[in-house]
Amino acid sequence: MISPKEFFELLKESGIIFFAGVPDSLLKEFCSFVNDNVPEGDHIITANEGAAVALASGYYFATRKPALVYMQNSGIGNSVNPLLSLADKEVYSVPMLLLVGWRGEPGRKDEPQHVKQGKVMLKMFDAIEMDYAILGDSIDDAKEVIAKASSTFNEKSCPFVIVVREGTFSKHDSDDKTGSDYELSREEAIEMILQSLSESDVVVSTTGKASREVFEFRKRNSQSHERDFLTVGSMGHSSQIALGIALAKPKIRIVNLDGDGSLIMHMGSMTVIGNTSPKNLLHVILNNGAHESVGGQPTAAFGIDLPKIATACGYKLSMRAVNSDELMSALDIASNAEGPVFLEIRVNKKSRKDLGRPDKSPVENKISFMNFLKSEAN
Ligand SMILES: Cc1ncc(C[n+]2csc(CCOP(=O)(O)OP(=O)(O)O)c2C)c(N)n1
Repeated sequence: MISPKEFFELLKESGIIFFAGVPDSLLKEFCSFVNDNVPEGDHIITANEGAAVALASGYYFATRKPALVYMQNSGIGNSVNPLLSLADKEVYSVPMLLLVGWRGEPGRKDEPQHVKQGKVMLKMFDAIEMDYAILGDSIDDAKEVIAKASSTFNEKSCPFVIVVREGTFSKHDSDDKTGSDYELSREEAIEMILQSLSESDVVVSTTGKASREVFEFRKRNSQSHERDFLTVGSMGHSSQIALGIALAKPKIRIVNLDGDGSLIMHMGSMTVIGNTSPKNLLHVILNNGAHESVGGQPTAAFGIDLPKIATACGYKLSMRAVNSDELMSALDIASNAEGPVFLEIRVNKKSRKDLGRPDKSPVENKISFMNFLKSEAN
């Protein structure tokens, strides 16, 4: 295993002192080392992975130094446009180092959405002509790979990818101080919401632990899963899945359980919800101020006024609840209000260690969900 500190020191020696990206569970130890040790202005957690590539480019234009961009391989899709049309050596030719967590590496057990991404990842790099190397698990491997990356920057002035396998980095004991003391956890808020829904309400939940908590709630309460769409991948897009259903099924209420990191990742979608104005959509943000599902790294969401943004985007009603009493009354108001309704719930970062995973495949989830929608009057 490689210690995050030693890896960081090697990066520094090669001239990399600026970091940007979206956190990944597999890079968790490295990301939290960076979070704890890099001055705030030199480490930016970006809205999405493409934004990190653009930010690293701006940093290079201003300093002539390459930056490091970290991401899970799920985020490659978000970054392809700026990689090909900005940083590529045939366009602006920007040196930067990408550190990419290899979820779904062939031969390792992982979730379906990661298995697909993991299988095609190296072929994607080949297709977009991206130089890459797979990091071994010793510090000598790290030295070799970083040396290869540096010579690529210096000779070709273009991005270089270091692929990181599961279990490469050793543990970093974080002095994370970003916790909040809001009364409810995400799971408790989800329970209260699901308990308040009517039999015909449909749920679309976001990527990460929120969907797993929805699944577990149904299981614990011996309820069927047919009216829940669990968005296992596609981070940041659950609100548009919900919108697609809401527009096509105007007589059913659609409840989107979104996360703050996910909302911020593709925040432009809020303008489209406001503009299309579905009366039957409730957009709930479980705001823990963090990417909790992948290690708890902070988002910008505690520092911005989400309900005000929703109102400005054209939502008919925007609310915030910070405890169980406020959540009860907000859910009551929302159930009688014309949508689109926006509800931010401030929650703490606690989550269960023993949280399970859906035992239905994505296709099984889709089929039962579609059958439920078909059988509902519209
Ligand atoms: C495009 C993309 N980038 C990164 C990830 C890894 N990832 C999975 S869940 C998650 C955090 C989601 O944060 P948030 O929406 O705030 O929900 P929370 O986990 O805090 O409940 C991240 C970064 C991903 N799945 N897809």
